[in-house]
Amino acid sequence: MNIFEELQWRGLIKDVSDPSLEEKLNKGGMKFYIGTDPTGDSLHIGHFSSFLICKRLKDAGHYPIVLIGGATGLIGDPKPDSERPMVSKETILHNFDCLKEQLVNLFGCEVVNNYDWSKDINFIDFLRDYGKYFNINYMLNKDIVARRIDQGITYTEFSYMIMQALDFLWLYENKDVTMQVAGQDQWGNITSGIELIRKKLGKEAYAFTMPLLTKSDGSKFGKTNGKAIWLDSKKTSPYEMYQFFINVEDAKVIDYLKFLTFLTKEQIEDLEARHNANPHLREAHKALAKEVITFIHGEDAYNQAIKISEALFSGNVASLTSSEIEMGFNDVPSVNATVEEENIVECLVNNHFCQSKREAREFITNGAISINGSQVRDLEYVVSKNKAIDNKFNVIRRGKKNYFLIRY
Ligand code: 629
Repeated sequence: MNIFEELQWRGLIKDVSDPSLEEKLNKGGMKFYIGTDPTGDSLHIGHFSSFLICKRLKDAGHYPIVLIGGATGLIGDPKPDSERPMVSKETILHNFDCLKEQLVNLFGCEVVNNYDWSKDINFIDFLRDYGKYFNINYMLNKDIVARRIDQGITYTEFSYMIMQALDFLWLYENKDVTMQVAGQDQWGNITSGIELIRKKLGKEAYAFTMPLLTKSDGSKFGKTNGKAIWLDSKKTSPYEMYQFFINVEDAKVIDYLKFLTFLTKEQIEDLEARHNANPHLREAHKALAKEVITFIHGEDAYNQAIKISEALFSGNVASLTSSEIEMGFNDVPSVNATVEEENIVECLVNNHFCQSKREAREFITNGAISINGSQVRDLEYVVSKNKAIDNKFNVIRRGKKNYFLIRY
């Protein structure tokens, strides 16, 4: 397969600006850019799925440039439903640094900041040299603007597409960039740039967009019970990312392998066959989690996520370090110890892990309770700090799934 066929097979082509782009992509040698605004201090897995195109096209002989919108981030790309809150310049600068570090670490490509060329344009020049090329009707017809007209859009957000068009023109003139790539939501901003280049320079620029990853119900990919999956391991641990990927819906796991990994067609088709034959073995899910987490966080982080996941499943938590317990148990009920030692029945009741002493005694004598991976049947057992893992955690488990953490 050539690169265009591969992108199509992976489901990565949504809109193409011109049919001639297929041949240009297959030939290689194009400088292209993809942009992101520093609206947050970390990229999330949705951004990651889009930015992977940098490596895919670089491997096919093209040259990626990543733009971080130090200027456009101050303006706000209009969203279909509401005006964005104004973000302070300090926050944009901080977020810029965070995203630049992530993008350089992940993709190692050239990064530019549109503040560098936008900051020198004064208002009158902006209106004369750029605004003059934008007919209001053209701007009002852009999908997202049209949807915002009824409930209102400010002049600031309305102007955003001119800024993104200006970027494409600047990069075309100063960096020989002839193509922009983005997720499908960016089509209006991108075609504004193609139009500006055509009108101002009489030249042809190119673009294609990628579909945004979704779940089967059409909702946005990359959120699990309202929480985004961040690339910053301090916001989303590799273990949490592992849990997210190992639990994606069966109906989408093959699509996600195509979209989010560099496994070949043969490898993915083999995983599809294995998944269909034995879905309970979750081989496709495990491959997806391994590829993505290894790419983002490295092999060690992936192996640690596996170790934590297996320990929680088997109950053998004594093999975990305290930082692994923090990672693996961060959504498990926990308390900060008020005493350094206490009888197990008292402990289970005082920490509301059991309803009553009778119930606690029942669980213990039935062997339902284990502490740090070892079953405890002795009603006189003392839960203490010096028996805690790393002197920090006593992990109490009731049955197969109920965990409870005492932190010292
Ligand atoms: C100036 C700013 C440019 C080119 C692009 C931009 C950013 C663009 C935007 N992109 C999204 C973002 O910042 O808002 N106006 O979160 C996001 N992008 C990656 C994909 C996307 C898109 O970062 O293109 O489709 C999905 O992740 O929504 O000169």
